[in-house]
Amino acid sequence: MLVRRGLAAVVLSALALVGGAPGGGGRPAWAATAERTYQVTQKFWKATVAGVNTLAVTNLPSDLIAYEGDTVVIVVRNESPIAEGFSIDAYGVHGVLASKQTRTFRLSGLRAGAYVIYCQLHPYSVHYPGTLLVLPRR
Ligand SMILES: [Cu+2]
Repeated sequence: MLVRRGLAAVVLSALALVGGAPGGGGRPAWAATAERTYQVTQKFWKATVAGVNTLAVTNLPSDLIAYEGDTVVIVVRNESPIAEGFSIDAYGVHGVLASKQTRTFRLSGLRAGAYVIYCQLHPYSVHYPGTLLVLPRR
């Protein structure tokens, strides 16, 4: 009986360690998910690629960071004089923005990993890709 009580105390202690924050909720503070909003601008400039005059475009900021489980809200503004794409394949995002258009993309339940953010309308040589980096919780 004494052994059983001791074992129960050990299990309860272990649960307290992983279960976390004083005051409850069952999740430690570091595991609290958050919603992060990024304002992304699709900037353009004149460029020469392989001897051809063209426009180059990049998203600023090009790299976004979040933690797994988070929600990110990405507000994208296209300042390019032509339509631009905004894609993140792993989250089913394949948006097209007309020139001067702003669109909002909401991704929830993020999974740890690095995901390419790119324009599906133009080649990488003139529309530089970025990354959505989702950090693991531990
Ligand atoms: Cu583009």
